[in-house]
Amino acid sequence: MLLEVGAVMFGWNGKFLRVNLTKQKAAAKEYDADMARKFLGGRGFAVKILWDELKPGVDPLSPENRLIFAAGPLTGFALPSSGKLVVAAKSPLTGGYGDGNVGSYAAVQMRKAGYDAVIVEGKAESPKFLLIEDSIVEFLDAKELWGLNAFEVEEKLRSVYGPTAGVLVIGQAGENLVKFANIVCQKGRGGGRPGMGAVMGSKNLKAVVIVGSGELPAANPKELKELGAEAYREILTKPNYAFWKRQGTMMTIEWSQENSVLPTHNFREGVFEDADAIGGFSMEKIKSSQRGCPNCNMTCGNAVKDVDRKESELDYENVAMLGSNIGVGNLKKVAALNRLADEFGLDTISLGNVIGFAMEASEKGLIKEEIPWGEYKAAKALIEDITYRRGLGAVLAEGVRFAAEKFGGEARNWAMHVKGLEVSAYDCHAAPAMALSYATSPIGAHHKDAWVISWEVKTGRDRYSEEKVDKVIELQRLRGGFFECATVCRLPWVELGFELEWYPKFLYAATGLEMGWDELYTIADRVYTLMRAFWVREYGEKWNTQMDYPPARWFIEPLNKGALKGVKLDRAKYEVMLKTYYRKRGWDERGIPTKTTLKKLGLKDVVGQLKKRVKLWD
Ligand code: PTT
Ligand code: SF4
Repeated sequence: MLLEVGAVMFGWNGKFLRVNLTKQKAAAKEYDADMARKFLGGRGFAVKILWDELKPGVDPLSPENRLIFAAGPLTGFALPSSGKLVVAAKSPLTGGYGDGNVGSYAAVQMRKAGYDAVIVEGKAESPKFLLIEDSIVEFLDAKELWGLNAFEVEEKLRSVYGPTAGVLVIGQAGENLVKFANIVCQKGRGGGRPGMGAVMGSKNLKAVVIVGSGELPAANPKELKELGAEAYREILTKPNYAFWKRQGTMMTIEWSQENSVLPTHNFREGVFEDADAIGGFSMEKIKSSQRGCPNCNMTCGNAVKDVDRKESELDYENVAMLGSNIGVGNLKKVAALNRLADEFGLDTISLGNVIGFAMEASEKGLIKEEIPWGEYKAAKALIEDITYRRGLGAVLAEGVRFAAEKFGGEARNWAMHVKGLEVSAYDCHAAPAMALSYATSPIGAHHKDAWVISWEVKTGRDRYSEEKVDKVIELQRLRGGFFECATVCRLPWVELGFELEWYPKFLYAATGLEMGWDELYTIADRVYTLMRAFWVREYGEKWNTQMDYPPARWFIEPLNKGALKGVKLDRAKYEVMLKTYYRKRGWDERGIPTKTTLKKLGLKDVVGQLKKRVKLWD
């Protein structure tokens, strides 16, 4: 069935809620079916809205920026792991397109309230929280909540709106515009690495509460229900299910250590002497409860009691970045640092990254502060200083790219970021495909779009090949394209091998549309190319291919420890892969989409705007 403009939509609600905090006004607006079919949802909607509505060069922390919460056509249905939403804005950390994915009741409630996205613009005069109950939107006073941490705020709001209300909040880091502040929910889910919490803080918006009571519009409700039930049963049969429930993403610590990719001492090494003490089996010994996102039957949130007897939910990235990367080898202490990050609303990946960077700067005498590797108390104090922007903390609160410029010397070489976003927890001295994945990720160095490293380790890590480029693009299409736009969790597929064939069937039952992988890949390419155009429009003539390079450290300093001692990346060979990547994406040698590609992907209207900022080559 072909969806025509103006036709009744199934799967999608067909409405966005637009909220203006300056004017304290909100209005629901229909969008057309063309938008749904071309951009699918979530990240696709977000980048299209940001492209259309932001003027290039807009200050990310100004009222003009948009903060978007977006879902897709599968979000919220009774389907595996469908309780996810994308939060997006122009990033204050990178200056480019930024987003994150968060598992939250807010995803389900927003869809039940009748919206596929909430677009927030303007700035409230004084702290507010937004209450969305179906079609009623209220701007409520948040003076009492301002200054409280994310957990305290959530508790207060839940006591009024109930345990399954959608509640998204910022901690003090978002209030203080820390450039990597994120948005927190359900006491331990967090999303929006490139400073989405700071954008929310800049709008004087402390929290968003959403309660919806409608039915989601499915084209074939009976079929969808049966399919969903069958899919949930299928997940239970997967061989890795039991172990996944025990350890979740924490099992990756052992794997990373075995394969020399566990970030250690600011990504100097890929092995850590205390890896066992912070790994999945150690976590199991102190596990206190299991949590997860809504609509999920393979919940993976492992909560443990930290050194202060507070609950802290651990994931691989959190533990690697606040453990091995800064030299802390005691899991309860790592958990306490993680809890603090969740309370303040700081992205743990960037946080562990800037702390590791500061420890190295201290060791090398670039700064006067003494912050030895592994010093738990110093790390804890630094987290508070970053949150409240005190002393060295104020510099680190701007992110590692900024700090490196400030510290000077060779610091730029070991500032571990791409495009200003700090690298997540996989060392790439011996992983060229993963390095390419970080370097070409559309938000900066995040593993979300192409976690190619497990495939690379299995298939040969020393090669620099076209096959690797193809694999990166394939994963970007699936993970960064399909899963971020359909807006459901990718882990059933990634971790348990839940087959991809299920998803077109879900889409058909939900929307009534037969969308095969060819069409879904084209959507992914369109979204990717538009995200790239957004970056180029922002950076204009400053855009250059160096922005698609991984950090210099991996090229110039070999590993000193472990089985891969002596290995580092090869710059010339990397460059060949990058050029191949551009060619395959239909971008020119500067990594800028060509007119032909833009037109082929139905982005003709982008050409004019891009031409104003850079010369297009074809
Ligand atoms: C994600 C990034 C990750 S990715 C982790 S742990 W991971 C860190 N988690 C943080 C946290 O926690 N608290 C905090 N203060 N900061 C944090 N920063 C880090 O943020 C997360 C899961 C995980 S756990 C992963 S891989 C998968 N990510 C998905 C994704 O991106 N898309 C998708 N469709 N499905 C996904 N499923 C999995 O979700 P960002 P969550 Mg996250 C506490 O936000 O910005 O995308 O960065 O959302 O609800 O916590 O689930 O080993
Ligand atoms: Fe959330 Fe984990 Fe379930 Fe994915 S697998 S939906 S991250 S609980």
